[in-house]
Amino acid sequence: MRIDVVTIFPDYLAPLELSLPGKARAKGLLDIEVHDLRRWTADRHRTVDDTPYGGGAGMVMKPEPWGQALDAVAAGATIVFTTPSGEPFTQSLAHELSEQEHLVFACGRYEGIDQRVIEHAATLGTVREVSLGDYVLNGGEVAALAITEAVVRLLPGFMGNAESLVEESHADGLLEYPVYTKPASWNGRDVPDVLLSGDHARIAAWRREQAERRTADRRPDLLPATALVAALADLDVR
Ligand code: 6GU
Repeated sequence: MRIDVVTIFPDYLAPLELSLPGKARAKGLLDIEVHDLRRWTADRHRTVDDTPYGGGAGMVMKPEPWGQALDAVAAGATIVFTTPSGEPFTQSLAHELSEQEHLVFACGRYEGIDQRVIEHAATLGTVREVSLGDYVLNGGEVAALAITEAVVRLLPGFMGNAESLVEESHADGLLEYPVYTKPASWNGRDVPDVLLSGDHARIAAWRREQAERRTADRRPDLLPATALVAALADLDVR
């Protein structure tokens, strides 16, 4: 996979050179390049923003630098615009993005990017406008980092242990069950007996129930209505 990131804060993306993406690069699964949007400005002040037509607060990112940047790096790519008005980023979208040959992250700042840039991008490749969640960040850089980390760990050949991908939170639509390791007793707190029983069927049933309980408690929106009713009934007698 090839990833290009276009941003006015290239230093913000330095962590991409480390840890997870770094490991994928070392394995030859991933090629990442971070570009400074100002490289595609022509004026003395390297201007990337201007006041909005129609008035209002804040500044809007100008179309010319973005147009040139995308022409240079985004032909044929899946182009991800990070914006709080995008579709929510989910594990399912992470899987979809992990199947693409070339991703380009266009990190917006200020009040957003001139809409014509998004329309132009759609003539170069496939556009996705993606949000991390229902809160506002100063810019899309952190979102690009988060999305990259979620995508890269799904690349075939990246994870040593395929089972940990299958069992983790969200893979089966439920939050993950609580986990324990040695010692069996710590600070007066014991690991649940069932996990020491060696009875794999009972352990699986316990974990499933814990996952459903947790999901009903914290993320009822993830449960189908029937499972929610059952899990809530269970919560009442807990
Ligand atoms: Cl992708 N960008 C910004 N600026 N804020 C956000 C976001 C993205 N996702 C959630 N909040």
